[in-house]
Amino acid sequence: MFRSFYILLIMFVALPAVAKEFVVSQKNTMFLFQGSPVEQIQVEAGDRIKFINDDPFYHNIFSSSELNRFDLGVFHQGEVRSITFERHGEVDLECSIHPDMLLKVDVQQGANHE
Ligand SMILES: [Cu+2]
Repeated sequence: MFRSFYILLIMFVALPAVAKEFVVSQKNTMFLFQGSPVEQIQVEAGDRIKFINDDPFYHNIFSSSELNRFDLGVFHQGEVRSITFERHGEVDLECSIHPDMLLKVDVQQGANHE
């Protein structure tokens, strides 16, 4: 009983900080985080954002920021795409279908990452 407690304690101390996952949905051609529209979201290097399309039409989220260039491709309602932000700095996200959809990701320097 006590021994397993100490083993758990040692594991907890030895494990590096676990990267977090954020869920950002697309609804009414807006980015939503925890149910509210967002223009900027703060994460730590190594964290991942999961994009969920809650609109009955397509979105295509991409970034041409040099720091993290990616293109999630076209995805339809209910589909999920995710991206990990490895380097710290600011990353601008857009939707190729809806030019008004903009999201800035402020990637902070994580404790265990670059
Ligand atoms: Cu879109």
